[in-house]
Amino acid sequence: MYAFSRGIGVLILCVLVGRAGAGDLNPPVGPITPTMKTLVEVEPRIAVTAVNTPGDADSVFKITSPGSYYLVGNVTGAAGKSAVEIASDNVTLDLMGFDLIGVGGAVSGVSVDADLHENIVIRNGRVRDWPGYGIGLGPNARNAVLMDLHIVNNFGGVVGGTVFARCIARGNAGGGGFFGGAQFTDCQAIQNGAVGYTASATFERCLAQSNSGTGFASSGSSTFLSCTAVGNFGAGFSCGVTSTLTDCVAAGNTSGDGIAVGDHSTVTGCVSRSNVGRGIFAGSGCVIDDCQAVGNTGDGIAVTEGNITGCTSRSNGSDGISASSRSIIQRCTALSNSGDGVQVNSGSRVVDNTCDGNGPAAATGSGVHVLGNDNRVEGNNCTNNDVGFDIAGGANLIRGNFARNNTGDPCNNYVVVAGNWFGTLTNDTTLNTDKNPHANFGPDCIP
Ligand SMILES: [Ca+2]
Ligand SMILES: [Ca+2]
Ligand SMILES: [Ca+2]
Repeated sequence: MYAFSRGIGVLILCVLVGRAGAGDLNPPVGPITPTMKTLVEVEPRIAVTAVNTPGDADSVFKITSPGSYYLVGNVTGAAGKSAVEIASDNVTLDLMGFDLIGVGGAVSGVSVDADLHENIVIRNGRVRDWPGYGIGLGPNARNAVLMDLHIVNNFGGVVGGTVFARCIARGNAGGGGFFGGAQFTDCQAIQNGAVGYTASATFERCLAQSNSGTGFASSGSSTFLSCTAVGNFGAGFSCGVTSTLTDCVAAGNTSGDGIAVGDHSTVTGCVSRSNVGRGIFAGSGCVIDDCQAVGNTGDGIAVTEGNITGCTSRSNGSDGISASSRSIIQRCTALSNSGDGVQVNSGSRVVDNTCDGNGPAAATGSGVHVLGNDNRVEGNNCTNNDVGFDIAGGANLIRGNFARNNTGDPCNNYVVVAGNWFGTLTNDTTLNTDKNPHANFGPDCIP
């Protein structure tokens, strides 16, 4: 019985080992074939070489057929020539981490020929020192995708192209960083000799820094998410109508507004500080929400017509928040601006704002300054300004506000011309004697 059990055990073990370790000793059916991969299978792409992609009069190499191409080393240009000319649709050009290097009199690192070409991909390398654009696609490339490129020290960075990801244009001269394009993600334009980005596009997490012109110049509708324009020698963001900026920063731009948007634009959660111009300027029908404007030389936030909510405007060189007409300014804070805290012209509502310390220098600054008529000024708190409420126009409704210590002169708490609906001014600190629900409060000096 013991021997029988041991025999069964050995048999099971042999079966298990056999299954686990041994290959099939019988050859496969059919003729014998090699098992090594062919060269094409190892590298199915086409090397950019004089044999595969011979150049022409204006190119060192020229791609004339669809396919996937790659560099096998750096390519240096020659006078009158681009490094690689693309003359076909459906081309992918992989720089393989190599450089396209310009020389005097050469053209571009990559160019397209005179025909329209679609669906081009250029990626993974450096394009530098070209006397033209580093990548000169122009209008003849449609649906071009550029990824993982350093484009440096050319006349211009890139002209043309559609989608850009992780591209850096740095130190390009008068042509600027990026000229054209529809979508930019994680790109940078730094120290270019003109505008950083000239494109009406969608930008996400992009940087424009220390360019000689505007950081982002978008004449049409554009969308910006978490982008930064800092230290440009022009405006930070200059955008067309129906643009959207969310969570962006404009700082230290030295010639123009930090953020300027056209009509019907939305600016949310943005910071604009220390620009030589206005912090945020918006045209008509705009929404400015939860933004900060600090230390700009002009107005902190200025709109032609808009809805400004929950913003802070501080220490700007002119008014904190300014609206021409038909605007709503609510729940904002305007502090220590050289001009007025909040200024409106006509047809607007100024509601529940805090204005303190405006007009600290020689010029007069009011907490709320109303120039025209048909405005409602309600529930605001104005303290320590030159004037609390300066209602210079007629036919406005002023009610439920509080003013104190505006230049220490009670008469400066409310300066209201005749012809307004002005809630009874009361200085009753017990709030018991005046039953007028429209009363304005503050140390008394009836205007
Ligand atoms: Ca050519
Ligand atoms: Ca003003
Ligand atoms: Ca003053």
